[in-house]
Formats: sequence, structure tokens, C-alpha cells
Amino acid sequence: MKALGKKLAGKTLLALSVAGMMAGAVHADDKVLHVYNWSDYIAPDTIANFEKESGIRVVYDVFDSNETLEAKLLAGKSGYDVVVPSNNFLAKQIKAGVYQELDTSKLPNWKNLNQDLLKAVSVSDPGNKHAFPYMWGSIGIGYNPEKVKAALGVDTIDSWDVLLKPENIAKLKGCGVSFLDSPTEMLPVALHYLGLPTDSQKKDDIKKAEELFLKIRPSITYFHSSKYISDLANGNICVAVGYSGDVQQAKSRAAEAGDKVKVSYAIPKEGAGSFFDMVAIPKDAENVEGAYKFMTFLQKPEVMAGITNAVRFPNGNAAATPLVEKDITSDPGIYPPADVQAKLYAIADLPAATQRELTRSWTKIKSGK
Ligand code: SPD
Repeated sequence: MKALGKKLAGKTLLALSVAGMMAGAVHADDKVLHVYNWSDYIAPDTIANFEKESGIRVVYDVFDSNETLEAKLLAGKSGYDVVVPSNNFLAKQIKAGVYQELDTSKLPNWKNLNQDLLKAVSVSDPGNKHAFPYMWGSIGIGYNPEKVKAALGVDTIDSWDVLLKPENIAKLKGCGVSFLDSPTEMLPVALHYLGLPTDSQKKDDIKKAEELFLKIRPSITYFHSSKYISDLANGNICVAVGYSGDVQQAKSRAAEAGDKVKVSYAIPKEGAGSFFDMVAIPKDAENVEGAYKFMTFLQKPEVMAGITNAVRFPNGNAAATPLVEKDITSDPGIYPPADVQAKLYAIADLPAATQRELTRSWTKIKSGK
């Protein structure tokens, strides 16, 4: 009896300690935060600094298109606690019930945000209830002036003509041309160039944009939304339609690698698309408390200034601007002056049917048929 009693007691103890370990594991999960952000969109030390300050371990994953993020969010149980959609996608996702409302009493640094920007993005999120602006930028042309000069005879690009006129882009084909792989950002480039509304829902308009792209398709080397950064930096391509800060990162990387390759960025005179990327918490996030701590950290001026200094996109934190390096705030490709800003159009929040139409069109363009 005694021996059996000892055995049972042993089992009970074992069961208790397993239960204890499991409780510990649950507790440990509270100390993990899953963040899903755009690639090349954070300073090298941001996550490590947050982990040190909060004691929370961060699992940090990246994407390079809104479409990828959206597919995960709409499928549900993405496993992410903090995500960074662009504001035009955010609007639709809010309507689909993807995000939780923010409790701003848990965000003491909210006051640092740029009020004008908050107002501008409230078009997608009335009352700024679900998200705050992280970074913004334009969609323009990154290029290698030496290679462009060799191909076209000019070393400055200032117009979409260079890419959208078949006779011009054909001359650049030999040195490599990349386009963003994003129907919602690229088709508006053609619509705008053709003088059509960039948010057109008319099939005829989309068809016209498609036809324009099909004419230049043979001269496009590839479609990708992040690879062009290293390819521009190491001279593997000579022109890329890309995000402003990403092109600037290519420029910095080229300079760090010995300055043999030069990279420039143009917001074409006809105008260009602009975007605002937003920080939000999915409704089914598991570590909501950690998400608020991370958001609070991101709203510190010195943290956001550090990120802008690294990734070269302007941020949504007004208090951070004086802390950003002067060569960045004075670069018109990064912080466009008012007359250039006036030519930027916002990437629209389109109904699902139009978005599908754009995706169908884009698939045709990419396949060249
Ligand atoms: N490498 C970071 C790029 C961020 C771009 N966000 C773009 C959103 C476009 N709508």
C-alpha cells in the first residue's frame, strides 16, 4: 500500500509539474509578439531595442505586397499581433471586421503623431479608430544615370514617357527594367498617364491601361516588389518602378559598396502614386497587451526617427521629424516639396470587383498575352 501510495503521489507530482510547465509555456507565449511588416521597413536595431526594453520576444516576418498580407488576414487566424497594411487596403479590411478598435488610453505617445496625416488617413479609417500611420511615400522611378545615359542619351529621368513609350523602354531592355508586382499600384500608373481617373472602376479604362502595358511588356525584365533594391544597388538593372524609400536604400547600399554604382530617384512630372502604411492589431491577435507596448514604442519620436534614418521613408510622427537626419528631410525624393506633393495621387480603396478586374488584367500583362 505504501509503495502504491508513493507511486500515486509520484504520478500526481509528475502531473502537477507537467501542468505547471504548460502553465509556464502559456505565460511564455504572452512574452512573444508576432509582427508582420513590409520588407526593408525597420531599422536594424528597432526590434532588439524593443525586446530589451519590454522583455517581450518578437517574431518578425515580412511581406512585400498588400495582396499577400490581405490573403492571410482574410483567411483568419493569421497568428499576427501587429500588422502594417496600406491605408487603401485597410479601409476594406476594417469593413470585413479584420481589426480591433484601438484603445488610445493605452497609447500615451499618440500625441506625437502628425495630426494632418491622421486627418488625411481618416478617409480610410474614420476617426482613426483602428490604425495609426507608420510611413508613407511615393511610387516613382529608380534608375542608374550612367546606364540610362548609355541607353537613352540622357542621364535624368523626369517623365513616365521613358517607361511607357515602347520605343524608349525598348532601349532600356538591355540593361534591365523592373516593375512592381502590384496591380493596385501599377495599373493606376498607366491610367494616370492616359489622363484617366486612377481609381476608375470602368472596365474600358482598365482595358486601355492593360493595352498600354501589353505594348511595353516585351521590354520589362521582371515584376517584383522588393528584389529591385539589391539589383539597382549592384547594377543588375538600370530602371525600376519602385517605392521612394526603397530606391533611396538602393542608393545608400551602392554608396556603402564603394560608390561604383549610382542610383537616382524621380517622381515624374506627370505625377505619381502615394501610399500611407498603417499599424493595426488584428481582431484575433493573441498578445494584445504586447501589441500595445510595441505600438507605444513605435510612437516614440526617437524610435521613428531611427527607422526613417535607416529606411528613408518619411514617418507619421511629427515629433520625430526634427530628429531625422538633415540630408533625408532635405531630399525632395523622400520629403517632396508642396508643389510635387500636389501632383501625387492616393492609391484608391477600390471595391472587391474592381480589384479582381485589376488582378485579372495584371495576370494577362505579366504573361504577355
Ligand atoms: N520596403 C517597404 C515598402 C513599403 C511600401 N508600402 C507600399 C504600399 C503601397 N500601397
